[in-house]
Amino acid sequence: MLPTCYLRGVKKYQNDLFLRAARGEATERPPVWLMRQAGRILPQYRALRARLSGFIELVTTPELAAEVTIQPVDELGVDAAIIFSDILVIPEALGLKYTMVEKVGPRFPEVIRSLADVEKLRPAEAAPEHLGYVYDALDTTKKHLANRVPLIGFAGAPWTIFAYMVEGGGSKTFSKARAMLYRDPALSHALLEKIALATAAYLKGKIQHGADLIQIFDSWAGVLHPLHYQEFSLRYIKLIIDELGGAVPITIFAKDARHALPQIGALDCQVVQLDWIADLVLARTQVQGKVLQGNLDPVQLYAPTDDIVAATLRMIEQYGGKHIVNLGHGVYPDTPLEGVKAFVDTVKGYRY
Ligand code: 1CP
Repeated sequence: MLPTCYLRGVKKYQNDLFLRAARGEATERPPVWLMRQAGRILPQYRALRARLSGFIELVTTPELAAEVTIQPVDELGVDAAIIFSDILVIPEALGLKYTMVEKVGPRFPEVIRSLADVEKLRPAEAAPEHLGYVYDALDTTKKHLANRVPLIGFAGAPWTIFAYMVEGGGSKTFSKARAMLYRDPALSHALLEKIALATAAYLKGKIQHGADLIQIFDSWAGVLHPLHYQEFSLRYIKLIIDELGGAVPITIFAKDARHALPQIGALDCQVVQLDWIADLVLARTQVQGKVLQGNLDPVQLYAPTDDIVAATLRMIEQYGGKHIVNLGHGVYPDTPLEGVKAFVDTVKGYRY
């Protein structure tokens, strides 16, 4: 059982705007945070990172992960923190190790090709035992945050994790991963189910360790045929939502899968993140009764400050409430910090 104190809005935070908005309550202004806010946009992140052997050292050292989680709260004044980690901790906990190659991205030396490979993975329920470093990072972050703002926990959607485990790394087309869906649906379902159950177990632990909201990133939703999206992605996102049983609000981000917005809107989640290509008027008709999060083009933040302010205000007015301000995807690492600050400060100065 999850502790009841996470169930409904006891005021625990100095700034609880983000959680109130996520629950659909009217707020004096929209809250703001940025996907990938803990990262290379911040000089203090780059300085810390330069002292380390690599990204994985940062992810697996709780004190350091906590420090970079809090950096954007201190530097930018965002309304929520997101635990510094990666979606790829799940394949690793299942027994598939990854490396992070500088300027290239994740690499899996071993990939999944057969049912025997799936059976060699650890059982789904064992995943949390191998993720103690993430739970320690949450505990340390909560302590240092001292109830200033809520903390977001996250995981990859099963399809996105599957894509890395089969492909062996990033890809434009994920053709190997998609080919498996066509060639061997039974194998695909076996792997997806294992990932989904491991992810649900992992996220229950994150909630127990203080995550106030869970965001599910389906970063590679957009490469799937719409029917495949229903069968191989949504079904497993739903499994995770069901397993979490409404303990905390949930945000779903299916990047580039705007065709699926009506089905995503029908899920038992509270918030739907939009990418920057999404048409807000259409999205509002397709996703009813949910809070929308997003969706400024990340590249807008490279523009002159006045343009950033105008575009941010325009977006807030277009949403007109039931809105958590964010970008349409993660902030790019070389985005000028002044651009990021102009964006955050504009939202913080706004009143409905
Ligand atoms: O050393 C570095 O700075 C490496 C860059 C980096 C960072 C900062 C990676 C490698 N991961 C992270 C942290 C991270 N990853 C967070 C931190 C919290 C925050 O948002 O501030 C989060 C939420 C993620 C989630 C993540 N990892 C996603 C989903 C979100 C998205 O961007 O679509 C994905 C797809 C990954 C995989 C991954 N990890 C890192 C990279 C470069 C990638 C993408 C590789 C690819 O394009 O395939």
